[in-house]
Order: sequence, then C-alpha cells, then structure tokens
Amino acid sequence: MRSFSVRGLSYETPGKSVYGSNVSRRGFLAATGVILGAAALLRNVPTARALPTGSINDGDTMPILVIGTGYGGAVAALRLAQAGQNVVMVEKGMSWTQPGSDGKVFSNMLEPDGRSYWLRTKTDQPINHFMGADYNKSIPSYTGVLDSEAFSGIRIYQGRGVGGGSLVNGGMAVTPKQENFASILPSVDAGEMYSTYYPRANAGLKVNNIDQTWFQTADCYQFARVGIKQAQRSNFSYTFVPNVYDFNYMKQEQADTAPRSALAAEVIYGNNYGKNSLDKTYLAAASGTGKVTIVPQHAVTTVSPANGGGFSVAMNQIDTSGNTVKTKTVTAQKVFFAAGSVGTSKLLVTQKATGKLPNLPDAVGKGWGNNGNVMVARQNQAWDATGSLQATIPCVGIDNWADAGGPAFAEVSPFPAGIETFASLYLAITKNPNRGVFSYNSGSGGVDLNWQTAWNQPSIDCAKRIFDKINSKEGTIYRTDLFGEYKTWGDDFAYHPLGGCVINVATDNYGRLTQYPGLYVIDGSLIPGLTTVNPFVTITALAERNIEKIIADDFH
Ligand code: FAE
Repeated sequence: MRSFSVRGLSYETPGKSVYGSNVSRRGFLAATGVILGAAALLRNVPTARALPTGSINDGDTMPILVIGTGYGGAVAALRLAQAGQNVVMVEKGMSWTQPGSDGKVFSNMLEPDGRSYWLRTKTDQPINHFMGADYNKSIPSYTGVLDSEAFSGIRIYQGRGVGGGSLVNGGMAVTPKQENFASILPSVDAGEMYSTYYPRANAGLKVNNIDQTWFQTADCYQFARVGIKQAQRSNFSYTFVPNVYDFNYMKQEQADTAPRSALAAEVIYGNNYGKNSLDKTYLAAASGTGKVTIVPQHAVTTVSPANGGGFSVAMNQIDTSGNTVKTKTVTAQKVFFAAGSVGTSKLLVTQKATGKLPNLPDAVGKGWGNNGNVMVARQNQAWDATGSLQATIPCVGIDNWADAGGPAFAEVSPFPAGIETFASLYLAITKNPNRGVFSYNSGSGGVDLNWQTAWNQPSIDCAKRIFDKINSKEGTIYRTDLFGEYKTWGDDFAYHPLGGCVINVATDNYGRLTQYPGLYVIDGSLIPGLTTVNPFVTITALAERNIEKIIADDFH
C-alpha cells in the first residue's frame, strides 16, 4: 500500500522543490571540497531509500495502534507483527524517501533548507554562532526532519519522520556499564538485560565498530585523534564508541569511491547514505512482515476509552505546511505510546488533565531529565589542527564517569565547518540530579516543562572537571563564540530527552498503564532522566524486554 500523495514533494510544485533548496550539485560539492569521479560514484551508489507507507481512514478499527515510529515504536511493531499481530503505526512527521530537486532526500548542515527543520522560518542550530556572528539562516517553513521544540529554559531537539530520532542522530550506539544501568533502573533485571536484550538491540540496530587501524590515518578523524591525545595527556581514559553508521561505507567515502554523507556535513538534518537508521533496520523488518502499516503525517491528539471496548484515538492529518487537512478518529483495542519522551509526556498529561484518561497516575509527566547534556568547545594550539574534513559521526568518548566528584561521559564531537577551525567540540553526558515536570496549561491548551537553564549548572560542573584540566595541560582556552555571543557552555538545549512516564513509577515494571488495560508506554519516557551514555541502545533494549513480556502475557 502506498501513502497518500501529499508525501511527494514534486506533487505540490512540479519541477521545483517546495522547501527552497537552492544548492546546485556543483556548488555543494565545491563548498565541501568534494570532487569525485562520476564513474567511481556510480559504482557504489547505494540503493534508494524505500519504506512503504499506508493510509488510515476516519472510523477505522484496528487491533493495535502505535503512536510514533522511533526506537520504542519500531521495536513494538516488529515484535508484535512477528507474533502474528496486525499493527498500524501513525507518525507525525514525513516519510523521508523522496529526493528533492537536488537529487537528495536530506539537506546538509552547511546549506540547510526547509527539509532541515520542523516548521521554522529560521534554523535553530545547536551551534548558533561562529566568530561572533549569528550562524542561523532563513529557511522556508516545512515539516522538516529536525524539531527544536522550545520550553522555558531549554530547547529539545527531536527527530520528526518515519524513523524518529534515528533520522537525525549521531548514531552513537552505546551500551552503558552494567553497574550504571543497575543504579538507574533498579527494578529491571540487569543480568537479563545484558545477556539477552542489549545483544538483541545491538543486532537489530546493526551496530558496528570502527576499524581502529583505519582510524589512525583517516583524514576525517583527525579531530578525534587530537581528542584522544589530549585526553591521554591529562590522564583521562577514552573509549571507542560503536555506531549504526556503516564504517565500511565511510571508508569508501574517504577513498572517494562512494557518494559522501558523513564526510559531506550530513547528520542532524539526515544522512543520505551510510546510516542504518530505523527505516533500514527495525522498520524495514516490520514492514517486511506484511502486517505493519506505517502512516506518516498523522499527529495523534487524544486517546480515550471507546464505547464497547478499546480506545478511541483522534488524530490530525497534516500537510507539509503543518496545516490540518483532515481530522480522523479510529478505534484500537491496544495503544502503544511511542511518541518519544516529550511527545508521550505531552499526550499523557493532556489526556489526564482534560478528562480523557482521568485515572492516569499523578506520576505521569514527572521525572524528566536531559541526560545531563551540555556542550562545550576548546580552542587548540596551532599544532593541534582538527582538520577541515571531519566525519559527522563521533566515534570516541572520554570516560570520566568513575569520578565521584562529577561523573561525565564526553563524546569528542565533530565540527564539520568545511574549514580548519582549531576547535575541539564535545557533548558531555553528565550526572545531573535535576528533574523537570510536564504540566498541562489550560490557558494555552499546550504543555509546559518547568526546566530552568540554571538547572544545568551541575552538568557544567561535571564537564569542567575534564576540560579545565585539559585546558590547563594544553595551555588552551574555552571558545566563547559558538553557543551565543561570549557564551562558553551550550547549556540551554538537549539532544537526549528522557523520562516523563517512568517505568515502575508511572507504569508497571513493563510499561503498562495499569489503570487502563491495553495502554502501554514503550519509548524514552520510561527512563528516569539519565542513561549515563547516549540513550537509544538502552531505549531499544528496554523496549525489547518489555514487548516480549507484554506479548507473552497480554496477547493470547
Ligand atoms: P523518538 O525517536 O523521538 O520517536 C518518537 C516519534 O514519535 C517521532 O518520530 C515523532 O515525530 C513521533 N511523534 C511525536 N508526537 C507524535 C504524535 N502526537 N503523533 C504521532 N507521532 C508523534 O523516540 N542518541 C544516541 O543514543 N546516540 C546518538 O548519537 C544520538 N544523537 C542525537 C543527535 C540528535 C541531533 C538528536 C536530536 C538526538 C540524538 N540522540 C542520540 C537521541 C536519540 O535519537 C533519542 O534518544 C531517541 O530517538 C528517542 O527514541 P524514542 O523511541 O523515545
């Protein structure tokens, strides 16, 4: 089944993209310093993105509805389908399969266009300044792939589209240390997680490791080698980090025998090649069962018990301007909330406050954290150039979690500006005890999050224990030109929202909303604000654990 036609870009403005891409292919290649032989390119052009989508009608009934197509939703859909169940998945964002007028599905970070952001007229880049100047650009408003959702005190970045966060993230696929997992989720049997569900998740996600011999000489990882050298000189331990980006493909990019993606400044607005995002792994497998229908551009608004059993689910079908073109109400016997930490929390607190699901527990909306995210950059000495060609895929982390005075796991991040910047950039995951609460705002009809920027000070303190020491050893300083004017810390945004419907607190120990049998939560909202490392492998592994139990107990 193919989806309705608003998905096709050329349908709306034949011959011209609707999102304002003005990058000629030649200009783009020149801008990124990539000159490739056409013959070499053709040899290795990967297959086009293809994931069938379907439609849904007002009044439809179905056994299972999954809200959202990120990690939790994809795991639930695949395993339910393999157990013989028919599943419908609805997703607010687009299906990212159709190339635009530049021949690419996604835009890159140097020339963002409407495809980059969810309904914004100006980009809202994490690194929003450079050498004192505002680095954001005007773009046409479009249902692009990266949302920067603003709450008081924090912007939360999230993926929008079939595949959720997997479309925009750095692919870092990190399994936390078992003792750290056990301290964060004590109600979950850690032994079982590490023997069964983490391996299952890593296999399903197609996690792979970098060839460390290749790493030592690859131009695109000079920034990471500098990061390792400096960490070692200050006696910090480091670790190579697995990824879902295919490192063998990246080798071909570096050798100029395949079209570039990680080496062409593509990541947070999507990767055209190389990355095993969910549409190529779990969702492709789910779709391949023939039992899963994926319906993009449908945003769920309400869920309530239906007369005669099951749940009545209302949703807006939206166009690429974000306008509602149709409202639909369907009935599902079972509903899985997989709209991500923010999306699920917003839906649940709204249903509780507006009387749709009044018996949801008071714990709904609570226990939200930013995984201790904070970013910072240092300015290196002239002999520590980080390279004008940088892979967008991080592969090294500085592990200082054992420091009781300020635990931190800092990924050595790329800064793919296309020029030598002498900057070393880091995303630190830290132990920040602060937790936010989502609440329904009856005045605006929206949902607020009471997080304050100052609540990130503990994260800054943790990160400083690493980078003050490295600066002191290297005789270097922090950069103050990247996160605002004279601002050192990227402390007002997060990539890793977690919590809002914490397992064994707001749900039972498997994500069931027990007040309403047939309602389940299966995404990052189950995790209480922190994973100690990048979160998606843990979200996936926990979903694998929970769905196995749910299928065994609740589907006969
Ligand atoms: P998620 O993947 O966010 O999926 C939720 C889906 O639900 C989305 O597609 C939404 O559009 C959709 N949705 C929301 N509301 C509705 C609604 N009302 N109706 C229908 N659909 C809806 O949730 N994590 C790592 O482990 N490693 C990394 O390297 C990494 N890098 C990141 C870089 C960036 C720029 C970002 C934004 C995130 C990064 N993350 C990374 C975080 C990771 O992507 C995130 O934790 C997971 O995607 C969360 O998975 P969920 O299944 O909870």
